[in-house]
Amino acid sequence: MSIVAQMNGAPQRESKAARFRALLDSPELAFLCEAHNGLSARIVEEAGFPAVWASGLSMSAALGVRDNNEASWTQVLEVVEFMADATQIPIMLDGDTGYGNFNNMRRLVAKLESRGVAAVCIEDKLFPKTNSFISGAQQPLADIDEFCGKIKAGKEAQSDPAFSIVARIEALIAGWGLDEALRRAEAYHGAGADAVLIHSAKSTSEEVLAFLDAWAGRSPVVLVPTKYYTTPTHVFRDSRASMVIWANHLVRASISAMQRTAARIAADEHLLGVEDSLATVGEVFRLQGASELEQAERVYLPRGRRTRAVVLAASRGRELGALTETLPKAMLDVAGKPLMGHIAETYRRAGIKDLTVVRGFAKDKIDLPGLAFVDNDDYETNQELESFSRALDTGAGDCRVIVSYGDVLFRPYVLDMLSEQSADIAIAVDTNWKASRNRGPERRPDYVSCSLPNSREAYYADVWLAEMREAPTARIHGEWIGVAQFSAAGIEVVRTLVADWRAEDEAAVLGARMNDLFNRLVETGHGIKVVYTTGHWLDIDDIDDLVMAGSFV
Ligand code: SPV
Ligand code: MG
Repeated sequence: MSIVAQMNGAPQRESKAARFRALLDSPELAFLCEAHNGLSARIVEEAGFPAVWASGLSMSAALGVRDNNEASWTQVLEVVEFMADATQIPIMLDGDTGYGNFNNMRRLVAKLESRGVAAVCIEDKLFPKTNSFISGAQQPLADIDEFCGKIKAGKEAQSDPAFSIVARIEALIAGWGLDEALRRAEAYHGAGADAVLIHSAKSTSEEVLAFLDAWAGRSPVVLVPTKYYTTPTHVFRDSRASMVIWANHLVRASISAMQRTAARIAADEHLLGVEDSLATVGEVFRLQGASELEQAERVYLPRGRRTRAVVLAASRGRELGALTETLPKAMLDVAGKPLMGHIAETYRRAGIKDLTVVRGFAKDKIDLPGLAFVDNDDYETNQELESFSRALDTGAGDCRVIVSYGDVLFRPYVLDMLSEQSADIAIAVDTNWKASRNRGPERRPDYVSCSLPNSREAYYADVWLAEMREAPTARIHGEWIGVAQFSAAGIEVVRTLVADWRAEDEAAVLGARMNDLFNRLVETGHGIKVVYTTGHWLDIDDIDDLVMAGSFV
């Protein structure tokens, strides 16, 4: 069974061919609905039909060509393979005339079986065929013996004995009458056809009912009431038909819907007029089986290798005055695009696409595409740790998390250096900290003391955080650049620590910055690995920084 079909649930024990044959042979009337691609086949299955009719008319229409064998048989095979992959119910292909002689038919049957198709219906016309509803009366019919040879060759080519070949009789369409239809039915039945399909272009069902009556159940009979659609369904049941095919109704439904929608959008130059009448994008994803892929990713992608970035951008950035009157700092323009756009690009360049931004002040202004958002509406009364833990409450739980600030730019290699660390928590520390010593007081809590200062030895040793706070110059080894990495286990440690801390002193958690978290982690025995860097980051605290950011990016 294909990967795609597995998405629909447990595999069925009987083969699709066997299930189709059971429908044909059952005394119950079965209904097939047309589909023309993987999506419509899945819709047919979800509607509860036991099998799909892969209609030649609908598939050719969906491909934008005529129902005259303009699509090659291998192109049809491709379409029907998508349909078989997308469903677990059996499919009967409308195989036109078998795309050639007995030899083409043999090859067709073998290929259909290998692609999970349960049955094929062939019609006794000549290749290239024309749809039966276009001048049907003028269409030449196949020689009976030649068509019987085709049926025999197909039956002998099948490897699953349950694969079905349905012989479609066009004698009524061509105006040759009931006797000719019955003569052909007899011959095709004798050649091994598993059922006959009696087609008619009349608006009443009289001639197919006459056929059913005369045929008297010698083999299953399939009907296509496209033209005699007013006949009540119980009539087909009473006349012992085996199957009814609703042959083209989904492609016609989609044509009407597409025409209506396209015309309305073209006229309105806006989407509001159509949005409510359309399937949601979420529904498209559901039909595609998107959730199965998410689950599979959890099972098959290496744990911890998936990375999520959390960017803390809830505060306003008052120090920039009028510039952040209505715009959060993260959305200030740097070289023609918002600061947050540059940050997102840095992550994306490192292959990290799962980006969550914690918003607070003027949150609606942070609206860049491709970002997930978590809102910290109480940003005035809480601090960074609260933003971070709100982000951790969302998203997948089992991945690596990088946290950084919405006002810090850094080079992508910082992420590479962090990703090489096996420690559960790692931080990037700039040894060039003296350059920022004369700046405002807000960065001073991020000065760090480590187990080893940066040196040749430190390059080969593991360096651990001792504390992160303002300290006498002699004790400072660097400055945290505002980028930290947590493994999935590291995130669990943070979650537990924050929960315990909150239970003990909620106000302390609300007032805690990231450095408070790091210090508490160290105090409770959790090692924080230090990765030394030199420069290559920029914290935007004032107008000068903003100007510098332009050249940084
Ligand atoms: C089809 O659906 O392509 C058929 C049925 O062959 S009909 O169009 O009625 O001929
Ligand atoms: Mg057809």
